[in-house]
Amino acid sequence: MPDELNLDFGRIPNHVAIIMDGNGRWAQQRHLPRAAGHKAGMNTVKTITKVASHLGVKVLTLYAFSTENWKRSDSEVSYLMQLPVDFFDTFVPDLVKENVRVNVMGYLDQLPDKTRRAVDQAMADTAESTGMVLNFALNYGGQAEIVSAVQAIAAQVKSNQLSLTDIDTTTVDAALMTASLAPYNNPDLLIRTSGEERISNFLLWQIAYSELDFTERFWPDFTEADLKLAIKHFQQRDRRFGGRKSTNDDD
Ligand code: V07
Repeated sequence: MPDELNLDFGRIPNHVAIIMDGNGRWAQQRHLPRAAGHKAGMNTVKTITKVASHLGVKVLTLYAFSTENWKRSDSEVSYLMQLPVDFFDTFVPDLVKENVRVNVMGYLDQLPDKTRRAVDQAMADTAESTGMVLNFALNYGGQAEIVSAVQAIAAQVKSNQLSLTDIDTTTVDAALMTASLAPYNNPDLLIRTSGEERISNFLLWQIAYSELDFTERFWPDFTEADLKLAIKHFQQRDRRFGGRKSTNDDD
């Protein structure tokens, strides 16, 4: 792609999170089964992972399967549960070459054995990588994550390892599934594809200060140019973290 966007490579967002929506609608438009959309979506994951890594993104978090997705048809769920296996077979060697490390966060004990094994294997095989972290949210839900964190913190208080008055935002950060991504726990930029402008129980606590970018593009059609455009939008914004930018006298 020509660099008419003039991206500032000194200000690439460290942590980019994506809600990969529109796989089903992409397939429907083509009179294909929904599974074809998921398969095409997995190929987009491969492309965008490489692009993000080459741009200098430190963490790429992808919402692959929510705790609500079990409500879909048995055949669709079973197809989705095969994707980490296919992904492992076709892409993990590339990830090792790209120095990308796979992390998976979510309620993994509820996954079918073959899925769980593929996920463990992807993490194990890329454990030595020192570059970008490709962080999949799999059987993940933002509210469930917060409930688990509250339970873990309450247990620490009950056993006198922690006093009530010492609980602060750092305590909560450490109890969430993103703790291992430190210092990049929180997305700088959250992208949702396919035109919906909702969070849908993805990261909740962690997006307190994220820039949000919505695009009409269906996930299987999302390209390098689309990612660069989202980053351009990010760079054009004025991040304040609740404070006030000293060089700007507006509002
Ligand atoms: C899934 C492909 C992308 C579009 C959105 C839904 C379908 C990659 C994975 C994956 C997850 C863990 C892992 C390796 C790969 C995946 C599911 C769905 C359930 F260790 N894509 N992808 N998992 N889709």
